[in-house]
Amino acid sequence: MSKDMISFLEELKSNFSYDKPVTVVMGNEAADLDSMVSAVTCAWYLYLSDASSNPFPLINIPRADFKLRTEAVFLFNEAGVNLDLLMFAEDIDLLRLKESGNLKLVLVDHNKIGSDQENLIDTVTGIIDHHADEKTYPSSADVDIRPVGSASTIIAESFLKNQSNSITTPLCTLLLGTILLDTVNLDPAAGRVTDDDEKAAAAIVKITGLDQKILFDKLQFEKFNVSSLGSYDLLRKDYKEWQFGSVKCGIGAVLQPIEKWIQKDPDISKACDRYLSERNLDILFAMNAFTAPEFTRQLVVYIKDEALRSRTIDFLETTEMGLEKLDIDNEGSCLFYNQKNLGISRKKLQPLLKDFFEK
Ligand SMILES: [Mn+2]
Repeated sequence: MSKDMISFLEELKSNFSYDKPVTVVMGNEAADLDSMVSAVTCAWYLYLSDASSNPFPLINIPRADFKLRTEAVFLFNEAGVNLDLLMFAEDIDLLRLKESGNLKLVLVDHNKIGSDQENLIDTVTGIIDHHADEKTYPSSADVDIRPVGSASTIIAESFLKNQSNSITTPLCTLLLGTILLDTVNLDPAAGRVTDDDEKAAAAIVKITGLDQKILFDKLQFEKFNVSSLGSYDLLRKDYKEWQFGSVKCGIGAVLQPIEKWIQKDPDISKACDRYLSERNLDILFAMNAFTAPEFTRQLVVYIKDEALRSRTIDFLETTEMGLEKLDIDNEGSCLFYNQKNLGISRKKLQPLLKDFFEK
């Protein structure tokens, strides 16, 4: 039997060597679902087209961060891809490969290499992407950049056109799931879908019999399903931090009610304390936002320094956030609020804090 995608992936790690030429296929630094699926499926496509190019998909984040992308955990699992097979940032030293003259790089789902990887730019030989063309790659690169809804659409097209005998359900589960998630189930109202996405998705559904609606609904659910994550991972899943004058402030966006969070972890303060210390923060906020069934916002405040805590609380209570102390019995020193003004997102809170601490 000829090789299929799963057996290709199963052999990856044992086939990798710094001593022979390698084509590394890699998505962008944000490593969203499209980036990961594009990297894996494009490497498989390149292997089918020319095995001597020795393609390896690389997930461009640490392995420990993968579980934060709950929709990706679901989809790879659904496709029967064992995550232990995949190669993550720490598994391949790209600079070492470059220095040994053995690196060719194919960028998928981005066309401008990440700032931390700029030293690799002259090894870029190919690009498959759907973002605005920043023209920062070598002119010799083989480039396919089109404004479709998902980079996975472009890869799906290549399979449909040139490798239709290798189209399998695992491959199509990855590609179709990603196209659907990126285009909000091909909904024109979401403004992402193009004719090409629609055609590729329809062709996949026709060949494999995959159920479009069921797959999309599951993915959409899993994207927001944080039940597998502990407090520490909930805080870092969607996290940003800023330096406001002398105050270092971190804000995690958490997609579930404080009450539910406490049920799972009665000692949130301990997790907050660990997070604060590890990142040398002065202030840690969690902005909880969820729909149950009404859209609701809540705020968790963790500040160790008492003077800074009361100064910050006094300020927050004067803003238009509409904070209302929640009556939650919790041992630690976290403060819990309902935020009645639903319009104050992290994007809006950040400048308020900046003004306050830098004035
Ligand atoms: Mn994309």
